[in-house]
Amino acid sequence: MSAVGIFEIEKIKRRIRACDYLVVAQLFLQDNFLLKRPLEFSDIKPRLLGHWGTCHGINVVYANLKARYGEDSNFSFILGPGHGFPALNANLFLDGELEEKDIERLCRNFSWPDGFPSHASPLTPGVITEGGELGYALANAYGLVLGHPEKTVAVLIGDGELETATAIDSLNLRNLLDGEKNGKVLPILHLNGYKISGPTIYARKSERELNELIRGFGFEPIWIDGENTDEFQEALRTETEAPFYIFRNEKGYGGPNRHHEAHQIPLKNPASDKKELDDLEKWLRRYNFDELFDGKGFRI
Ligand SMILES: Cc1ncc(C[n+]2csc(CCOP(=O)(O)OP(=O)(O)O)c2C)c(N)n1
Repeated sequence: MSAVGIFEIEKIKRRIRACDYLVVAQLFLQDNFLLKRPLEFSDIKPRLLGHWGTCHGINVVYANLKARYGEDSNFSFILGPGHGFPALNANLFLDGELEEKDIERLCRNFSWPDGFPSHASPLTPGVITEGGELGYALANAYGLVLGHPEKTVAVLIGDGELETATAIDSLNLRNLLDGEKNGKVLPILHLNGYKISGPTIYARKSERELNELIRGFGFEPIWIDGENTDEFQEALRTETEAPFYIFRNEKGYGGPNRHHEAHQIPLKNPASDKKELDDLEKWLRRYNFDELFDGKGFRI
């Protein structure tokens, strides 16, 4: 039985589709953002710089957390992979948090001179540092709940990020900080299998081995299949003292290639290669964005 109604599940899926479209549009397009006509070479940005592979997973996690905790003003979300910036940007745009209020400006300004960089930076609301040093997301989450028992903080940790000494050792913070005086941290491991383009150690461990590792730190592992919204919502409603969500998701899901080829820009030359341009158009049209956005507002 589903933890939430069909209507809510459909809403979550529509939000993910909208954000996925906005990610791809930010990465590639400098014009024709709503695909009012077939794509042309001149619609493509001259310099493609950014990351696709981790973005769909971020959109899935964000949409599910928002459905579960969106009304709770004591809830926060920390995003580990700063290079998943177009996904963060798409979600903040949808939430009305950005100065950019139209899709044209959102997309053109991504990875653009005098616009946003290709990764999270302090130009984005809620981002306080610039730089790509992996490892601190979980420690920051524990810092945020310190002395704030009313707070709940979910934190998305990349499986590559968990290979850093800082991230894995931060799991020990549970021993120091669990208690009535502090809030609750909900770690979510983004098990998409790849660290840039190479295999991650945690994705190559057996489920049993990973479960035992996580239990050894005092957490209860809860597995979530990437595309199963029912399962995600149910997992977020499971009453557990110290949950550790393992979100298994295919890197690059929904794009033209997956896994090790999906980390950055999966299509290299859509500005000059007709087949790649057609592949990009097919990819964008698969999201049926016109069902979700009527030219003025979102219907999600
Ligand atoms: C301390 C540190 N080591 C290495 C890097 C280089 N780096 C940037 S992204 C990345 C891969 C991150 O992998 P993961 O956390 O699994 O993210 P995802 O697969 O979701 O993109 C690495 C190693 C870094 N930014 N910081």
